[in-house]
Amino acid sequence: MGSLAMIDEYATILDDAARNAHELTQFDPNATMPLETAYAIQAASIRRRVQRGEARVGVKMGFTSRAKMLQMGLSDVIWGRLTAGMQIEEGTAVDISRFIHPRVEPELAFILRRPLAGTVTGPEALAAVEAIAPALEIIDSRYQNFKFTLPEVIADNASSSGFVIGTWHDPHTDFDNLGLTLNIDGRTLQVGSTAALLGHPLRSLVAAARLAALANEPLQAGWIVMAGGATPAEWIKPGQYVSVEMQRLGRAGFHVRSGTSTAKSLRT
Ligand code: OOG
Ligand code: MG
Repeated sequence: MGSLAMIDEYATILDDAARNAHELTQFDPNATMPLETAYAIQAASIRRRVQRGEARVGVKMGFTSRAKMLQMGLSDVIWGRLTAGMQIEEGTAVDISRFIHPRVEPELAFILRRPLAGTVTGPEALAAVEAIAPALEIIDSRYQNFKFTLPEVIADNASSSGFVIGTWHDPHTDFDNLGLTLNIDGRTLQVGSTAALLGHPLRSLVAAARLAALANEPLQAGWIVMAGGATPAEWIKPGQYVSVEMQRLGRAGFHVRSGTSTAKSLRT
C-alpha cells in the first residue's frame, strides 16, 4: 500500500483533472501499483467531492460484459463511486465542456430499498432492490487517448463521469435477457442484451455488494448501482441526442450541448 501522502497526491491530481476536464498522462503504464493502493486513491478523490458537498448516491460496476472487456483490453471486474454531481436528469442537455473525451454506454440501474452487504445470493440481492431502470453511463477517462492500465482506471473512479436513469420499474419481472439498443440521433449504433452483464445483471449487484462491503462502504438503502456497460461505448459530440432503448423498460436519453469556454472556466 502506498503512503498516505502519495495516495493524497494522486487523488488530488485525479480529482482536479475530473473537475477541470484536463487530461493526464498515464502514471503506471506497467501496472505495478497494487490494486489496493489504486482503490485507496479512488476513495480519497471521492472524499474530496463529498467534502465539497456532493452526496454519495451509489456505486458503478465496470467490465461486467465481455464487450467492454474486449473494447478496453482489461478483464477484471472493477467498481467506482457515484456522487450526486454525476447524475444528469433524463431528457436534459449536458454541456460537453464538462468532459475531456466522453463516451456513452447502455446500462441497467438498480435502486435499493434496503442495505445490502457482503456475500449475498442472487435472490437476496433481488429482495433488496426497489426498482430497475434503463440507464446510460457517460465515461470520460482522465488519461490521454482514453488509454490506461487496471490500477490507473481504478484510481480514476473507473472513468465514471455521468449517468442518466430512465423510468423506474418493478424488479419482479424477468430482466435477465432484455434486448437493448444504444442510439445516437435515431441511428442504432449498438445492439445488446442485459444478459451480457455477467450472464445476469443481478450478478453485477451481488459483486457490488461484496466489493463495497470489503471497502467498508456497504450499499445503502436508496443507493443506485449501475450494472456496467452491456455493449462497447460510443463517442459523443455536441448536438447529438443519445438514448438507450430497453425491451419492456423503455428509454433513457440526453442531449449533448456544445460548451463555451466561459462555462468551462466557471465550473467549480
Ligand atoms: C472503464 C469503465 C468501465 C463499464 O461499464 O464497463 C465501465 C472504461 O471503459 O473507461 O464503466
Ligand atoms: Mg460503465
